[in-house]
Amino acid sequence: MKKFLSVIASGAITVSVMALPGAAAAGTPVPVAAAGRNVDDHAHAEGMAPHSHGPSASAAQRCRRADEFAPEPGLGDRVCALGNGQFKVRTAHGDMVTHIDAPLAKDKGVRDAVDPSATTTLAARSHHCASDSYRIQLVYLIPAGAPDASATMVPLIRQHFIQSNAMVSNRAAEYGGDLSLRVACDASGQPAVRVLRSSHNNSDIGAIDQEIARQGQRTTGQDNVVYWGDGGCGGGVAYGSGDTRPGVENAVNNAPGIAVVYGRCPFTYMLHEQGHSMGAVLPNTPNSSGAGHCNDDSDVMCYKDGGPHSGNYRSNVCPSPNGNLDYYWDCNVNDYFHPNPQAGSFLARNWNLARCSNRMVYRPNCGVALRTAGVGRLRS
Ligand SMILES: [Ca+2]
Ligand SMILES: [Ca+2]
Ligand SMILES: [Ca+2]
Ligand SMILES: [Zn+2]
Repeated sequence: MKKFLSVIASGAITVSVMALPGAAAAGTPVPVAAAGRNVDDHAHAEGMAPHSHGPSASAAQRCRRADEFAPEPGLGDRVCALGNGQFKVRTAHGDMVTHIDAPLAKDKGVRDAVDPSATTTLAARSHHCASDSYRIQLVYLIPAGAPDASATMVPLIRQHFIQSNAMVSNRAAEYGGDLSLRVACDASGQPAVRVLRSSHNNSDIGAIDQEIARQGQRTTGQDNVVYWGDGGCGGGVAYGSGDTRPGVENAVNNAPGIAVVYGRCPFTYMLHEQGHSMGAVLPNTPNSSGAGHCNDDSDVMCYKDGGPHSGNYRSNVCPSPNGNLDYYWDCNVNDYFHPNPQAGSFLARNWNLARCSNRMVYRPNCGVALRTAGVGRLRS
């Protein structure tokens, strides 16, 4: 699978990720990152033509002028190559940074199928049905003209979410945390999959984002996880975040996330792309690739993405028991997820997806901590 994330020099990019549809762009300066996978097998693997880059301008100097933006297959109509493997996409709600996550060779074209045994491993904590908009919304988006495969896709997407929640929740439990993912549910308490028919058949993330907004699903805080079509696995894409702030003010909280999975990939593609929507992996983490991912490849969020630090890539730091290099949710819990980080550690000082301040997670003890601490700041 391919995922990408890019890292941008702090403050180099202005994105208005908090702008609501129709609202004036907030213009909040936020460094952003986007995500993708093995540059070697992915870059432009989906038939994308590489942008021609200017000779030597740094990423910070690129992609400021309107005339630098042009159509880029796979991403959108107004796209500019930052020159470090990442792209800036100009959208109605601001500039977003991203990078296509190509499928791993072993996954490319696979058609995952519902497997009842896949959900027999119980999560430490079941998914949390959220009634407000700070939640994950699962979507099966049918390309215009394509057949409706919802009989296959709805149960598959639901299963993938249950598997994702189990991986995250069980990882938290290993390190003393009680946590699950917040999701939109149906009346029976199961993760709801919204089935939408796209008005177009353009798979670019920019076009999918627009379609989601047009259909009224772009809501403050809501992270849409969109399965595009029902074909063989074609990887994924999501917008990235470079915001390191640890508190609830982190930009990913109010930003409407858009994570796309192309076809019937393994569930880890969903979790990887949603991981980007929740702000992983920041460019300055101990094992960051510097381009939205990490270097310890047995991790769901790690692969050799060609980022500035990907020379430190290795696959044996957390040995995968079955050879699957998407086996762990934060190998060594030191780059993006630790429910109880040691004081002074990177994750105690920076954005950490397991924090109470991540509004995509439910931690029953957060409110207790707040009350007992008697302070106005949530502790993680
Ligand atoms: Ca969000
Ligand atoms: Ca990996
Ligand atoms: Ca790690
Ligand atoms: Zn990625």
